[in-house]
Amino acid sequence: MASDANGIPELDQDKYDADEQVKIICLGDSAVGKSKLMERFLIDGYRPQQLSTYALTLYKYNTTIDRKAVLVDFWDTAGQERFQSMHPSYYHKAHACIMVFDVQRKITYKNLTSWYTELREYRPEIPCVVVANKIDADMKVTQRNFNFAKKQGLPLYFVSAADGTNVVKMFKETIKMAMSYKQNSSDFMDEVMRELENFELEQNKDLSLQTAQEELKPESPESV
Ligand SMILES: Nc1nc2c(ncn2[C@@H]2O[C@H](COP(=O)(O)OP(=O)(O)OP(=O)(O)O)[C@@H](O)[C@H]2O)c(=O)[nH]1
Ligand SMILES: [Mg+2]
Repeated sequence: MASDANGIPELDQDKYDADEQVKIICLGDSAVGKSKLMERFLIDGYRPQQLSTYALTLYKYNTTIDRKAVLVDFWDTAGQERFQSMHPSYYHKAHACIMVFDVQRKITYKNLTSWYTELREYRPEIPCVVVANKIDADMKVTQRNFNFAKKQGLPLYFVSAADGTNVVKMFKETIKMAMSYKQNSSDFMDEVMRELENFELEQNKDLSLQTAQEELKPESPESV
């Protein structure tokens, strides 16, 4: 699983057990503006050209909440379908999720349902916000009803990575939700996952022991 970070320290997910570290994931179809939103928030910049994210980009952000230093890791995932098999490790130990769609492309709104279903398979309880991006292209969309968020009881933000509308507000509120989830949740699912991982480890150990013992056994005399 993801905690086996293949030796890359940045991907070691055990660090998220520490009080002052949170992990926030960003999901949504390709080209909805996930990376541009990160850029807008983290460097207050925006370069219009598109460079589709390759699998995953990790952004680090230091902030203070209630006078406590907090380190936020944003996991900016690739929306392209070919990377979807990597998702289980994206979800592992996440404390909040930012789910983005493009107000100009209806399909990206429709696809929220499958992103959300997948999220809830792995993280049934973490806070999740829905983000309607690219409102600069047509401000009238902010008058429209996007029922998905209401139906699921999720906060909805109308934002623009291009001009910065609501971006800081959305990120700051999400970080607060992540922190409060981390402090208050029983982390029941984390416990279940840990138990399962230990169980699998034990089983694998038993199996390899058994195989080793089989190999050491003297060969039985051939029956004639
Ligand atoms: N008009 C407008 N265009 C935007 C906005 N945000 C992003 N875009 C454009 O949308 C395109 C895709 O943005 P990205 O941030 O790369 O999209 P992504 O969701 O990270 O895509 P993947 O990495 O492929 O999953 C870029 O060409 C951006 O210029 C916005 O707020 N307004
Ligand atoms: Mg991207």
